[in-house]
Amino acid sequence: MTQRTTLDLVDTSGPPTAPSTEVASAHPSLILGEHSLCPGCGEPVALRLILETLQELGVVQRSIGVVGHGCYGSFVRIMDIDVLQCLHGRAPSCATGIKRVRPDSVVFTMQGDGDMVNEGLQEVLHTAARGENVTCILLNNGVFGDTGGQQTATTVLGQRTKTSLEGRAAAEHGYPIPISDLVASLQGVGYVARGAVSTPGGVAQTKRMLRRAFESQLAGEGLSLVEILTMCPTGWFVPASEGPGYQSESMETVYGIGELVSRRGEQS
Ligand SMILES: Cc1ncc(C[n+]2csc(CCOP(=O)(O)OP(=O)(O)O)c2C)c(N)n1
Ligand code: SF4
Ligand SMILES: [Mg+2]
Repeated sequence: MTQRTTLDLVDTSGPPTAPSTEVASAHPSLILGEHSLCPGCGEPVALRLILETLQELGVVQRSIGVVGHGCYGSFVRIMDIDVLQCLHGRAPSCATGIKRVRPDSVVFTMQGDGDMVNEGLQEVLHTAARGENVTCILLNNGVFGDTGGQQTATTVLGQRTKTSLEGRAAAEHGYPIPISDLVASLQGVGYVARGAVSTPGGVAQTKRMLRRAFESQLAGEGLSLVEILTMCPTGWFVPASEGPGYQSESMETVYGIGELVSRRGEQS
């Protein structure tokens, strides 16, 4: 049976329709089919926001996505945009090379928390410290979703995962890494923000953050990072309908939502 997904709302066949008033309305021409992720997953929402933003900025033809490995990795098959898929955690370094060779391109990474904060922590930190003019996008669900829901470096204390069934405990597992705060502390960054897609308001706010991040890249301000907290009901052991509420009460209260760095409007 075909799963009903968020992207079912996108009609890629018939003639263009009037602009939608829905919060997430990706341009049909950029999404080539249905995704295969779980019902209630937040990652397809983030994908739509990214593609909508590139479309609205008019930079689709010169955009290049650099994608890591996780559930979102399957998006490379359905996003009609130039994409390079790299080894785990290496997306910021690959993005660096692409941007330096093609400085007129708009380069962004799409990575999970396992990919960025576990497997490739040094990559994003060094890329930020170098002030590379790329946009890194983190889809943070606090688990290695694709491999069954194991604990990652961003799993919050008390959160149950496949490898912390009683909840993450600091004494045994250590503390979570607030990656956006780390990146925000570095001098090479132009924009850093953390959003969430658990509510309609959060979706709209996250889209504004993505726009500012890409505008920062277009203005040559250095590395921009948008961390998007995304639901993973499967990895969290909750029904799909309870994913947004669980996220609001757990990850969002720990990490906090908002802009951490914004150089827009600063005088040099
Ligand atoms: C070098 C290497 N390490 C680990 C894996 C297994 N692996 C593939 S996807 C993945 C999970 C990535 O998790 P995350 O980046 O958080 O993405 P999510 O699935 O949660 O969206 C892992 C551990 C692998 N294939 N190769
Ligand atoms: S396991 Fe989690 S991140 Fe992966 S598709 Fe399912 S809900 Fe989404
Ligand atoms: Mg993850």
